[in-house]
Amino acid sequence: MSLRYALLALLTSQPLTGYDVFKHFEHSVGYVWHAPDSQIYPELRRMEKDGLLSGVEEPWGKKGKKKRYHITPEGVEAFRAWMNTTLDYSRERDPIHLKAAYLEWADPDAARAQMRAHIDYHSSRVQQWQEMIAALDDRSNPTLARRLEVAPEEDRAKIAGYKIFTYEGMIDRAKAEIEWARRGLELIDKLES
Ligand code: VNL
Repeated sequence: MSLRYALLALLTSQPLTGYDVFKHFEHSVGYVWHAPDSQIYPELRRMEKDGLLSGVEEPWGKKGKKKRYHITPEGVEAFRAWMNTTLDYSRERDPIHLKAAYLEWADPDAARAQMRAHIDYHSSRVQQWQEMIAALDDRSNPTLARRLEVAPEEDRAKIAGYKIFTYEGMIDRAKAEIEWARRGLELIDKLES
C-alpha cells in the first residue's frame, strides 16, 4: 500500500511517463521506499484505474505512443489524507537481529562475517545518503529541481529541508547500526576466545 503513496509523492513533482517514473523513483523517493520496476508499472495501472492518476497518451517516435501519468485531484486528495494520518507501526522483523540473538549457534568466523557485512552495507548506505543530501542541498537532484521550479518561492526551503531531514535521520540510524556491529565484533572476540 505504501508504494502507492511513494508514487503519488513522486507524481506531485511533475507528470511522468511510466519509464520516467521508474528513472525518477530510483533517484528520489526510491531511496526511502525501495521497489522494483516489476511492482511500479502494475501499481501505476491500478492507480489509474482507481482514479488517482490519469494516463494521457502522447505520440512517441514515428507511430508509437506513450502514456504520461498525471496526478488527479483525487490523487492529490488521497496523498494529503495519508499525510495527515498518523501511521500505525509494524512490529519488528529484522533477520540480522534475529540472528544476533542466537550467535552461539554460528561459527565465530561466520558470526564475524555477518557483522562485517552489516558494517559494509550500512557504510555504503551512509555514503549514498550523504551524496543525496549534497544533491538536495545544492538543488542538483533532478526530481527536486523540477519540483522547485513550479513551487511558490515561500515553499522552497521546506520542500528541500524536509527531504534533507529524512536522510539525516536515516544516516543517524545507519551509524548506530555500524556502532552496534562493531560492538558485536568485540563481543564475539570476547565470548569465543
Ligand atoms: C525528492 C527528491 C525526494 C530527492 C527524495 O527523497 C529525494 C522529491 C524522498 O523531490 O520528491 O531524495
